Amino acid sequence: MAAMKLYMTPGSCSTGIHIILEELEEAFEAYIVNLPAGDQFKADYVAINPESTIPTLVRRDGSSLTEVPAIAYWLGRSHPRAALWPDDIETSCRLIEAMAYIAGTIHGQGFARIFATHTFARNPRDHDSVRDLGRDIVAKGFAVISTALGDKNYLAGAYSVADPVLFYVEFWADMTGMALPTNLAAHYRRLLQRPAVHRVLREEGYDTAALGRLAGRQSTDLATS
Ligand SMILES: N[C@@H](CCC(=O)N[C@@H](CS)C(=O)NCC(=O)O)C(=O)O
Repeated sequence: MAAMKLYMTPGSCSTGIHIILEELEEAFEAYIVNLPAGDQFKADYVAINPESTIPTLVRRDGSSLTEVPAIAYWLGRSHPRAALWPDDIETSCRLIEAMAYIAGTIHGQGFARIFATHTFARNPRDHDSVRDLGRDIVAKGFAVISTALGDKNYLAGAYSVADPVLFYVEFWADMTGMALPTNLAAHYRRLLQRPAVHRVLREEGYDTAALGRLAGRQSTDLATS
């Protein structure tokens, strides 16, 4: 049977899906999509993902699946022995709620304003303001997810596919020097300890020893460092 194919970009939201595949010990072929070069708009890529986004997972039957929460859910549900998706309906819908909020709001409304500022305002004079708004949205988003995580180690209590989804925005906070609430900083460091996370970050070109140092520091500490 053909291996699955992951269309990804190192250090992007596809890192969350890459980690889930690694946790599942799922053999897959990785295809790097060069976003700055515009690979996502080329006809052969649009044929598998008309949204022109990464990640895309092409499954063994040849069908493609897009959108981080949908891919994470499908991987969790289709590998029941790995126990990365909860059985009960309440925990399930809370995970869907958290993943949709992380991908749609923290990433799509917040970090996207910081990383892809020009897609929110044509006039470069507005770009600083767009980035500031992005940082505000991310900070509020982390506060919301911090409350959802509470004093649990993982979003569902036990580790699930939703944790690598949370991880990729925590990772972006680390990369951009943004403060994380204390429990999210601990969650981020907890995931950095996982061998699968470690392997994926190394494969994607990151020095894992340098990660997690700023996580958990308050924004006032960061401003003076
Ligand atoms: N809602 C989508 C968002 C995916 C997304 O925006 N990915 C970014 C990279 S992190 C992308 O593909 N950007 C396309 C571009 O820069 O043109 C999902 O959850 O998969």
